[in-house]
Amino acid sequence: MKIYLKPYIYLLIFNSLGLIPLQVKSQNITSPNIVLIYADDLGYGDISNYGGYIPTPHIDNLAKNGLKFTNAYAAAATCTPSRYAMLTGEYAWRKKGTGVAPGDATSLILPGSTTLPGVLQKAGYKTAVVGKWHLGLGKEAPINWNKDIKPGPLEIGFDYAYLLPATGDRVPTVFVENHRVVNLDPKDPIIVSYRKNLDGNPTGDKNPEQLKMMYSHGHNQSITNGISRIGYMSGGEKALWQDEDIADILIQKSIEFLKENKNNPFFLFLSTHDIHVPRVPHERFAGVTGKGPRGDVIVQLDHTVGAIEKALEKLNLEENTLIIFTSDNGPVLDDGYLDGAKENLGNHNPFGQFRGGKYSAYQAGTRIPLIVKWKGKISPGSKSSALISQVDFLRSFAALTSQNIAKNKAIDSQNQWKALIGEQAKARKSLVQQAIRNVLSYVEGDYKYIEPHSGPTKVPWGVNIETGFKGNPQLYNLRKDPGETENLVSKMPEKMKKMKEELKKVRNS
Ligand code: NG6
Ligand code: CA
Repeated sequence: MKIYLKPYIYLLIFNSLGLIPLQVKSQNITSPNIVLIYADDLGYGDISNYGGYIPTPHIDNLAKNGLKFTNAYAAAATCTPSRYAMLTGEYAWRKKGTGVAPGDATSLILPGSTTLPGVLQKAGYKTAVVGKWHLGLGKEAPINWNKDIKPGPLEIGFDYAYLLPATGDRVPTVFVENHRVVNLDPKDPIIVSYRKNLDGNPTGDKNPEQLKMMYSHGHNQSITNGISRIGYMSGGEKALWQDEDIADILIQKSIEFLKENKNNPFFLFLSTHDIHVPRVPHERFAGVTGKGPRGDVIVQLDHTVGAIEKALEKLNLEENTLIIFTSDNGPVLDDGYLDGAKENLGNHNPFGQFRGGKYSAYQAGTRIPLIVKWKGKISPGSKSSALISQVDFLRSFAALTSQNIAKNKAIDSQNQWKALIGEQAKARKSLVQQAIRNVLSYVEGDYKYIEPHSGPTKVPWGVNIETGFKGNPQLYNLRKDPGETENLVSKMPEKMKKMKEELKKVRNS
């Protein structure tokens, strides 16, 4: 005799055995796919929708069809700590060794950590990271680039990874797919050193005649593809990337992932190389803006956004996919190569109305563009001035997928899901910004407190950016004075003291 049970009984049984991820059950009802497009060093003012003078029609369209944030922050003013915070839900200054990672750094986020991709993976999403990593790889230094390189993204919640291991300006200049360097010929192994030029290969310093783009500061070590980098490498000739092709390859790998996962929930973290240095656009984009390579790679980045949107449309996934577009930290002009970024700016102002830039405690360091689009769910053309941080993505997505995160995990992340999709006008009460040297600022309501620091007032290498460091405390009213010109400490000493105390509390929490 056969016993027939109603379908939901099977669901209940399987679910109680842990065989059905919660997410899959509710996928069609509430939970969208998520595509997070994470630009590198893109300033608040670099997008035309945010006031820039470089055409960014595809990114503008995201804003026209979605929700534009005007008061959003990356957690830090450089890449590694900013990404660390976004992926773990914890400010990076809590953990030693999370400053800008050298190209041969070992994994900074350890297996077993609570992570943004891990949360979504648990909910039944297929998860991928395509593009810049810069959070370290492997267990022990020195990394052997000729074997399986792990742990890495696959050990902390990503099902697929196609990576630039560190940055475009650091060796080895090769892609890593899952655990392996792509196109590596075992007869030509890769050797990397961040200390000495092991085999006397050409360097920018000794052989500038071999360069297609000259360095300005740093970046005078090994030469690959006519560009000198940070660090020394030899071997891996067939695996070396062509900088001109990076954007197209990242698009291709992303689209492959979207296609493969069109029938299940997915999370794609597309971490673009654009617009980090070296800025070397594909010939389709070289010269199109008349504003030099920095302008051209913004157009290339915009093309990437358009290509991903088009692919989603073609796959009929537009309505069921939430797209987030943002940047890891603020803008910089000369970040180590003579690419004419400053000379060709014209009226384009990457910094918007803000002071400082990448690396800085001032607003331009971490105040970044943020756009969220979800067709049919978010009202087109809406705007939000909610105070929100990328560190909030983790708990927001946990809430979206009905998951509880233990109190002592992801401690700096807040569930701001409603604000993120425009259902709520307000979000955080306060947040912490991190500049180089772990100098912290505290933003609460209209005010910002920058802790005193005796470091240099300008970033001590050639970028020509104010650090925001002063020996005395600083207090600004960001609403009245977004450019941080008037230090209010002598006018409002009590307010300063209170904010100082608040920052101390967060620091010690
Ligand atoms: C700096 C590099 C800069 C860039 C940055 C990291 C020098 C002189 N400058 O140390 O070019 O690579 O690190 O940028 O080496 S980030 O966006 O990944 O944080
Ligand atoms: Ca960056």
